[in-house]
Amino acid sequence: MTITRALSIAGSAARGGAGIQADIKTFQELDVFGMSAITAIVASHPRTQQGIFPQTIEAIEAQVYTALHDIGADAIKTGMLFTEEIITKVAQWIEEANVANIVVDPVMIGKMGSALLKDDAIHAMKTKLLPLATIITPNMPEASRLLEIDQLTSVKELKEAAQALHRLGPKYVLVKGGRLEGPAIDVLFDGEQFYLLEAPRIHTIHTNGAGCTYSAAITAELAKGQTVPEAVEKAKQFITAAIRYSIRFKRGVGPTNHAAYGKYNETSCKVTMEYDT
Ligand code: PXL
Repeated sequence: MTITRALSIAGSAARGGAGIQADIKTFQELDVFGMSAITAIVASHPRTQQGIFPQTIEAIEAQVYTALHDIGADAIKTGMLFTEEIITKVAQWIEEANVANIVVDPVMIGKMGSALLKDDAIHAMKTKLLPLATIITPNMPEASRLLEIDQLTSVKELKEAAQALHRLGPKYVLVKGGRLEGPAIDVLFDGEQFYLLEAPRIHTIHTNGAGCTYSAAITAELAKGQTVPEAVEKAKQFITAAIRYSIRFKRGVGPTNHAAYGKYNETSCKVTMEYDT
């Protein structure tokens, strides 16, 4: 029996719904063996002054090499990388690793407001990491920040942003339209062809970790050998169910429900994907 394997290089989210925790739960739900290299620990609480605890390059390197050399990976996903130095090293390790599927989620700001990427790290993200990606998965603020343009306000602008981001070198660009009004529309672009993915809008504030979960589901499907459009379509169904059944805990923005896709055969989470010109 062969087991499909995926490595997430990302931050640890102590609340359990985002970052590495979201990735590993999502990998498991989709039948993929999950591994982790933790770049930073995120745990914001008034009890401590600090809310973000970056790990040393040595510690991150040890995790990446242990996972890749002892286990191996069919896909690698990056999430919170935090500093220019971490991005530069991660790009180097990814190049050396020669893994077919690389998913880069250009994480910048958490739902709880934490700054998960330093301002001076954006340039390294654009020039060193994005060109290595099979797919990048920015949300609207991340796309406009990467392109240094105003906030996106329409599907037309999402498509233009996807084209501009594609010029930075990734094979596919997924710009997520979660912040638009109306149905939840995302734009996938491969350099020639646009795909529009549409799901019903679910009105909830409890979407902590939604971006992590979506890109982790894409990673899992790519690891299993799906094409990028197939992987994105299934991942969109996964995240739609996870948001539809999102969870509310004592404080703050609750997490998406990583188990929902497997648990509920939910027709109200149906996704359509069509070509667009
Ligand atoms: O959802 C973005 C995100 C990514 N990575 C880590 C996080 C968060 C948001 O909370 O904590 C580690």
